[in-house]
Amino acid sequence: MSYDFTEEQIMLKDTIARLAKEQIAPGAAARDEKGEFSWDSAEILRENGLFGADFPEKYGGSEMGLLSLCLIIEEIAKVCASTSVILLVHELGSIPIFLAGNDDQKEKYLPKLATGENLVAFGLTESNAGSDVSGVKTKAVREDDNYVLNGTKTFISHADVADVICIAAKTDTSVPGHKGISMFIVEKGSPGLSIGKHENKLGIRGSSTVEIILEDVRIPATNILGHEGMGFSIIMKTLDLTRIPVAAQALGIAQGALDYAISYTKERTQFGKPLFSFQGLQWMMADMTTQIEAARQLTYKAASLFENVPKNLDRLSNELIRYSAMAKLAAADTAMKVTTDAVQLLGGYGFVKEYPVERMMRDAKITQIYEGTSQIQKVVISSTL
Ligand code: COS
Repeated sequence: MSYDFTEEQIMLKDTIARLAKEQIAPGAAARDEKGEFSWDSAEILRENGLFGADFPEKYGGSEMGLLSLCLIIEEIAKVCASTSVILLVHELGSIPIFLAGNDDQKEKYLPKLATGENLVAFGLTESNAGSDVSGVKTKAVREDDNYVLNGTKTFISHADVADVICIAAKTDTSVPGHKGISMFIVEKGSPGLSIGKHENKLGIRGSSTVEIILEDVRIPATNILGHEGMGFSIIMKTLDLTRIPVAAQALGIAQGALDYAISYTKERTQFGKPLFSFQGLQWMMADMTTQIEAARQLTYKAASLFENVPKNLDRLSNELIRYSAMAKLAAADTAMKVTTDAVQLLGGYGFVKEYPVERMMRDAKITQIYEGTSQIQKVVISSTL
């Protein structure tokens, strides 16, 4: 399987790199400081038609594919991880509709998501469900032509700004674990839907992470995705797909930190020489660049393997599931290691907010946690061996 870039992908990468440098990088520190969802970033993504990068043309997207989406996310994450989260969450929230939505649902929701006019969130995690998808306790009870949802979701990215939320809930509590979970489309403003706690986070502070409270939220029965009991399959395939762009985000954060550390060590002198001339530091940077490139090849390979995966609920092959988890594991752990080393290379300057690497180190941490922790990726990888 080859993953050489096409002419379009090379141009895309250059264009996004320029956009990131000129329009996204200048506000990155302020977004981090403010600690709120960044509407200015959302607007830049909207103006540049990036929300629909991986959406089908039929629904207003540009259908560039997963590898192109990864290139976009990587370039943006080099300068501002929080802005790249907006595209990640958009993909995470939209994929359940791609995979299991019927024509009416796709026609109703996808065109406005493709342009970014509407935002979307993915409501899975609860106090006792996250790594353990089967632990979902939120309930959806069928009453005539409606479902009535009750429960609380935690750590949901962008639910406070989303127009549409895909929510996992149990429709059958008589069957064990994963079998009774279903997915629903819940619209903003539904009576009984409210936003609870806003998390004050270590990193990706330009994105919002909130609690969703569902109290007798009555939605039309037609808002179920697929059929009752399909939720686990939708969630698993969604995560298999979206772990690859998360890996791309991690790569971007790592590369951004390394690039900064290289130019810094070439400028700053100690003992009468630029820091870059000391072999101990050269070896650190040699390791950093090697680790990033290894994770990058795994990520691009995973993205290219997924390029033609049909958007339906057919189970993925073990090879694909493994590649997605390996890419995320390698890239996230690399991002954490590389950004920590970048802080070290800047010394005292690395530790202060005037320089961007401490933000990158804080931003890197989430890539080892969300959409499956690094430990969960190892569970997934080993389950395919
Ligand atoms: N795709 C489709 N089906 C899958 C699957 C996948 N990737 N992985 C497992 N399954 C199937 C299994 O084959 C099994 O099917 P049967 O019931 O037909 O036998 C079923 O799902 C249950 O599998 P398993 O017993 O392995 O499920 P567990 O409850 O033990 O959970 C893990 C398995 C840990 C892999 C799963 O819960 C997971 O990926 N968790 C991480 C979720 C995550 O990333 N959370 C972060 C939330 S941030 S949005």
